[in-house]
Amino acid sequence: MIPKNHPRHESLRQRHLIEEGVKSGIVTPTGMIAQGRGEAFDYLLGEKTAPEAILEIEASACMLLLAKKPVISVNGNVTVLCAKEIVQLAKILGAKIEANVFYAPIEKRKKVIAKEFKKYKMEVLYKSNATIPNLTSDRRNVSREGIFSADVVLIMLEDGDRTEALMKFGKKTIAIDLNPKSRTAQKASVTIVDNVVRAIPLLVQKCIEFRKKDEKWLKAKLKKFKNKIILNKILQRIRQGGTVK
Ligand code: PTJ
Repeated sequence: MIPKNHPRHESLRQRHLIEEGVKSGIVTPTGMIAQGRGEAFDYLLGEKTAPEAILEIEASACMLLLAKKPVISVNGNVTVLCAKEIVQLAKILGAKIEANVFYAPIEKRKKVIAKEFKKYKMEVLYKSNATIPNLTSDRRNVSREGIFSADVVLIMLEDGDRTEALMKFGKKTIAIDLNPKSRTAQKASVTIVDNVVRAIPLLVQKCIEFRKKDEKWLKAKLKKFKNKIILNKILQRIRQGGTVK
C-alpha cells in the first residue's frame, strides 16, 4: 500500500483529473500523452520543485507584477489540473484569462473551458476576433482584448511555436513546462520548469509577497535573472536525476 503523502498519490490524482477531463470534453485525448510526458520529467526532478524553479517563479512574479496587461492563457489540461489556483493568480494580478487550445473541436472546447471557470465565478475570454501573425495553427485565433493586446502572456503546458510567434509580436512570455527542451520552454522570456500544480500556488505566494515591493525593486530583481543559464542548470539537474547541488 502506498502511504498517503507519497508522490505517487499526487501523480495518480493528476491522472484521474486528466481522465475525467477527457470524459467531460475539457481535455483533448492527446492531453493524456502530454500528461505522460510531464510525469516522466517530473520523476527525474524527484517530483518536487527544484531550487532553480524557485528563481524562475520569482522572476515570473516580478514580470507579472510589472505588466500593464497580463493575460493567462489556459488549455484543457491546465483547466482540470489547477483552475482554482489560476483564478487566485488572476485576481491578485488583475489579469484576464483566455482559453486557447490546439486540438479540435476548438470553439466547443474553449466554451467548455470557460464554463468550467464559471464554477469559480471567473469570466474567461473564449471568442476569437483577432489573429497572432506568423502562426499557422488555430492557436493564432485570439481575443483582441485578451492575448492580442497583452504585454505579458503566461503559457502553460504547451510544446509549440506560439511562444516564438508571440515574442515576434512584441509580447513577453512566461512558460510553465516540465520539459526544459520544449520549443515553448526554449523561446519564452522566463521559463518555469516545474509541475503546474506546484508552480501556480508558489507563483500566487510570490506575487502576494512581491506586490509590496516597488517597481525599481521588481525591475532590478528581474534584470538579474538569466533564463538560459537557469534552464541549463535545471537540464543538468534532470540529467543527474534531480540531485545536482
Ligand atoms: O488543450 P489543448 O488542445 O491545447 O491541448 C493541450 C496539449 C497539452 C495536448 C498541447 O497543448 C500540447 O502542446 O501538448 P505537448 O506537445 O505534449 O506539450 C506539453 C508540454 O507540457 C510537454 O513539454 C510536457 O512535458 C509538459 N507538461 C505536461 N504535464 C505538465 C507539463 N508541464 C508542467 N506541468 C505539468 N503538469
